[in-house]
Amino acid sequence: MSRTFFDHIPEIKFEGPDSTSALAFKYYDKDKKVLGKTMAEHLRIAVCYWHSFCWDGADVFGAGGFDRPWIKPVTDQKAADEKLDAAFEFFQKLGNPYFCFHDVDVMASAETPKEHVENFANIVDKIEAKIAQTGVKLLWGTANMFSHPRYMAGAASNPNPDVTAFAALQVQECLAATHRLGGANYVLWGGREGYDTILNTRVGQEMEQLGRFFNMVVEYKHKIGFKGDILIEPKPHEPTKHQYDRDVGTVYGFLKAHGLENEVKVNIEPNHATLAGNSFEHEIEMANAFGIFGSIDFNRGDPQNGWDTDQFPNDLRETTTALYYILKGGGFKNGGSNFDAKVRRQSIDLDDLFHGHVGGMDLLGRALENAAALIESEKLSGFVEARYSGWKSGMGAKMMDGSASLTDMAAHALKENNSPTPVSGRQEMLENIVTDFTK
Ligand code: XUL
Ligand code: CO
Repeated sequence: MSRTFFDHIPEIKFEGPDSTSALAFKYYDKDKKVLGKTMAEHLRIAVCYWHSFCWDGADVFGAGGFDRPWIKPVTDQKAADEKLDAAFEFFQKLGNPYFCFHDVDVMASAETPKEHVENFANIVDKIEAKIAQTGVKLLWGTANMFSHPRYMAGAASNPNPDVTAFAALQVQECLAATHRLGGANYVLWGGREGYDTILNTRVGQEMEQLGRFFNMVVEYKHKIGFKGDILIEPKPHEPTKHQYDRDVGTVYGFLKAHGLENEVKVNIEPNHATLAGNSFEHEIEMANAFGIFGSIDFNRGDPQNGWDTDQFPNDLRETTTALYYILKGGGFKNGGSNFDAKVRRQSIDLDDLFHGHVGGMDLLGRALENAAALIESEKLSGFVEARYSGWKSGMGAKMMDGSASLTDMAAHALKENNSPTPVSGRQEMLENIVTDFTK
């Protein structure tokens, strides 16, 4: 028998923009067609286990004050079972089609490798039953190789190969479980794959270990026939001072160096992008340009804080811009929109979990419609198309197809003998267009 936790919350329904209810969708209408697909099919929204069902509100300065009855364990296994009940009850009330988890989020805690395998297998059977009962699907699974003290010096990049072996076990079990549960992707976030001080670190050796580890994961994926994407999640630092997967450009270089550019894609998180000094849309367009766009961990940072605050997204302009570039790149395939976001420490009630997610889903629905309208108008794309049209013919085309050399280009400049006149980039006009479509 499942225990229930959210009896006082009704199923969240679409009521339209005029609704006065705080717990109803005003814009996220899952069946509404946008550019030929439903909102649900475009966005593939997921709720994450860790922030919503594992965190009790504790921070580095104080204990947790959240009302989360399932976090009071009688035994660890009972707590894991009740957490599973709470999570799937929440998903059904909210109506998110997907969820995501770390192995340690879902299972009873374990110390030894054998205990890990047993406790994880126990809960995976129960997750499989919940998926079958409810139809809520797995967007991605991942192994947590950063919380336990054994991983303080990294997992794949640890100086001790026995630590890496434990990490290999976790990834093997979690990737196999993700495959069995019908997961669409498998994520690798390198939480402590970096260093705190270069004085004790062999950077070259650690990056070689990491590259080999990623290759082992890909080899295992093919061995078991997992058809989803392997996704690396870039982040520049926190918890380490320097993380090797710092941003999309760095990850692409790393993948190229290890022959993985056609095997691995990226899971982009806005708050990680800003920590790296990049904008969210920059990271999306870099991934599109390299052909490695995978999925998004939607959240937002705080412009005044220099850390990963993981707040629910609420900036319509930023999200409209992001979805514009996601759609322009072809939209989500295996990936989706996972809320890697948590309520604030003073948002202590169960209801607050719903307010955070309902707001995030509504924002995505609204931004999706804005982005689709922007695409259909061709106002940005038309300008950009015209701006680069010179490269379609003449010497521009010859340079790009490799038939013109540096000397040929130089000879062309001498022959024409003119100093090209600059043309306006029209930044303000283009920004005004985005403002017009942010509705
Ligand atoms: C940490 C983070 C992780 C990954 C999964 O900043 O984003 O939760 O998404 O390990
Ligand atoms: Co994340």
